[in-house]
Amino acid sequence: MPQKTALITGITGQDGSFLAEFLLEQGYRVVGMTRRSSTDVHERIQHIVDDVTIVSGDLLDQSSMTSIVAEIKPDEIYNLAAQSFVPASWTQPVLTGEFTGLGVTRMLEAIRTVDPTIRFYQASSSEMFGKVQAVPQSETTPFYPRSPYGVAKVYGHWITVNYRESYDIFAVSGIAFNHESQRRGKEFVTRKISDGVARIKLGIQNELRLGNLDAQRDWGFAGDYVRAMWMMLQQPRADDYVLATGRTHSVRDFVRLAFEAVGLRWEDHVIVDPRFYRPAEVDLLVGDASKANRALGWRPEVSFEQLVEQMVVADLGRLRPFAPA
Ligand code: NAP
Ligand code: G4F
Repeated sequence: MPQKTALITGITGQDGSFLAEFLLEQGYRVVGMTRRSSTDVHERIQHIVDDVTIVSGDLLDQSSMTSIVAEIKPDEIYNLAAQSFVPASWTQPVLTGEFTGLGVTRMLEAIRTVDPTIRFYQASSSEMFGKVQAVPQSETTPFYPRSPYGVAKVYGHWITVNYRESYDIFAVSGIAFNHESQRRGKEFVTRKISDGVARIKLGIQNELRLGNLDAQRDWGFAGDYVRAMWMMLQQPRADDYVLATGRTHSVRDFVRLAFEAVGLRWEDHVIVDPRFYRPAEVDLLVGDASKANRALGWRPEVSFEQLVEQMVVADLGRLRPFAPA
């Protein structure tokens, strides 16, 4: 079989780094689109940077995306790039709409005009369910987004469906619930907690300030989710799938387990700070991934408890050299 080429937007992000590793293992030629920066943003892919090709493009710029697709001639495109931090979407709502919403159309337009046989994966989000209309949430649950980010993702989701139906493009959406790892950005709650717990354990800081501890999320391991993205593009028929573990936990549960992993009591260190509350909250997410289980044979392998433990252990190892003597 000839070697396949995959183009990943957002290769420098958490998911992009795991997906690039996974596709290299499958024998793909991997090309990553990154936006120009005056500093090195390749931290998460440093270990594979010589094995992938990096090309310069931006979700805001149609011509760069179209030329990349024409030049690279990918078999598959994974559109992972986005403004992905929910609170930033209230401070930069228009930019979020441009990146996270219209950016999807720009990539689909590049496919339509260059080569409509390219297969396309869109990173849709459980944030689209927002104020949930059913528990658990499945592919048929109506969307009710609660942030400009969620609204932009709903647009990205439906434009993907629309290009599939209008132009017969193999375009699919993975409606992914929260997935985490030691590579998660430190502004997201799980990594903020694992990093904070490690700092407190090592005597670098003494308190951890968080927002709403009651919010519940269906948290899985990012490495499991990128496998499902690839599986979705290998199917005979284009379709959308919920990707989730089916278990939900509160932020408080995550905090408690993370502190327990280092033998500390969370109540002695966590301060609830209303600065981290959101204008509108998503209270409860829990996904029903039975369609992905059935049709793709996909099941997440890392449990919530393993995830918390591995994130805390990784941050402890990373920060140990900075601990006071
Ligand atoms: P992430 O770590 O925030 O990565 C986002 C990526 O997008 C980065 O590589 C970033 O590049 C790139 N990017 C942002 N703006 C761009 C632009 N204008 N042009 C080109 N690239 C741009 O996000 P993630 O957690 O890996 O998530 C990947 C995707 O899945 C996102 O679309 C996210 O919304 C979606 N999603 C994530 C989850 C989750 O739980 N992780 C769940 C559902 C859906 P820089 O390095 O230059 O910033
Ligand atoms: O970790 P978070 O910021 O993730 P959120 O908002 O669920 O979004 C993530 O998952 C989505 C999939 O559902 C992705 F689409 C999206 O791109 C992103 O990856 O917040 C999780 C929960 C929220 O309810 C928040 O209010 O944690 C609560 N929280 C409590 N204290 C906090 C904090 N969140 C953050 N970031 N920081 C806090 O101090």
